[in-house]
Amino acid sequence: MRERLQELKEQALAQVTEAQDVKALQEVRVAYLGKKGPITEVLRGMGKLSAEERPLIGQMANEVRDEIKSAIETKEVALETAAVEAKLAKESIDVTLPGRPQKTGARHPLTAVVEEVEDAFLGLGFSVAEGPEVETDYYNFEALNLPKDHPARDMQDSFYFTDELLLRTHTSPVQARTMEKFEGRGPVKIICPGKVFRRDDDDATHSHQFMQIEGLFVDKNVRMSDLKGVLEAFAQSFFGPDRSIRLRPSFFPFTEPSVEVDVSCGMCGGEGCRVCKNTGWIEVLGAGMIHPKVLEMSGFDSKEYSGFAFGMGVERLAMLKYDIDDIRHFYTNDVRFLAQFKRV
Ligand code: 2NL
Repeated sequence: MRERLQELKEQALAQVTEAQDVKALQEVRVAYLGKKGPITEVLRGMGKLSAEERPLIGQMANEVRDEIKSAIETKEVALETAAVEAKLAKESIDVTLPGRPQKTGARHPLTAVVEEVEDAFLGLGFSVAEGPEVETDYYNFEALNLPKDHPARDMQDSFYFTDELLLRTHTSPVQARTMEKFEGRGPVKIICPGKVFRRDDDDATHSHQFMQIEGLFVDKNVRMSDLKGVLEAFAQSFFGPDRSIRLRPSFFPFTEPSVEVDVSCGMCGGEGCRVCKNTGWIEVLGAGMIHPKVLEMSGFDSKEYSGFAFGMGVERLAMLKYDIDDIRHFYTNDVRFLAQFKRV
C-alpha cells in the first residue's frame, strides 16, 4: 500500500506539473482527490490492515492527499498569474508612439473675410443685421429709389419667382427693413453681410451668386466726413495701418452724393504696379449720403436725419487680400484651395 500511495503521488504531481490550464488542474483534482478517487479507495481498504499499520498508512494517505492538494493550489495560482501577465503583455501600448494626425478643416475664405469686416465695424460701434434672401420687389428696389424703368429691374438681370418675389440682388433690402423697424428714431448703425444673386454669366470676375456687405449710419448731423473717417478706419483695420483711401464722384440711385472709394495699393505703396494697374489705387467699395427719398420711405424725416451708406463685394476683398485670381475658386471647393486658409 505504501508503494501504491507513493506511485499515486508521483503520478498526480507529474500531471499537475503538466497541466496547461485551470481546467486540466480541475480534472487532476477530481481524478485523485474525488470521492471515487484512488486515495479514497486506499483509505476504504485499510480495514484489512493490522492495528500497527493502520494509523501509519492513514497518516501517509492524508499526507499524500494534502501534498497533491497544495501542489494543485500552487499551480493554480501560477497559471492565473501567467494568464494575467500574458494578457498584460498582449494589451500593452507604447505611450511614446506619436499620435495619428487628425485632419482639421479651415474656415472658408469668404467666411474669414466677413468675420474680419464684422470685427472692424463692431469696433466702430456697428451691429450686424441679417434678412431674407428671397425678397419682395418693394424692399429690393422700390424702397431704394430704383424706379420701375431702372435697368437693374430688368427681368433679364435678376432671378424672379413671380412679378413680386425675387432673389435679392444686394443686401440693401436688409438695411431698408432695419431702418423701418426704428420708426423714424436714430441712430441706426448696422452692417449687413449676406449672399446676393444676379443673372450673370460666370467668369474669372463674375459669379451669379456672391457675397456683399453693406452698411449704414443714420442719425442727426451725419456728414460726408463721418463716412470718410469710418471707411478709412475700416480700410486700415482690414488691409493694414499704412493704407489710405480716396473718394471719387460716382452715381447710385440710393445715395446722393455718391462716391467710389479707393484704397492705396499695398503691393507698391502707391508707386504703380500690376495689382493697381499703375494707378497706385484700388477700387474697393461704393458709398454715399443716403438719398432723402430712401430715408423718407423707411420712415425717417430727411430734414431732421441724414446718413451715409456703403456697399462692398466680399469676393473682391478676399481676392485683393489673398491675391486670388479667379472668383470661381470660392465656389468650386477644391480642398487644395480651401486648405490654404487654415489657421495655425
Ligand atoms: C457697391 C455699392 C452701395 C449702398 C450700397 C445703400 C443702402 C441703403 C440706402 C442707401 Cl438702404 N445706400 N447701399 C450705397 C452705396 C453703395 O454699394 O459697389 N456695392 C458692391
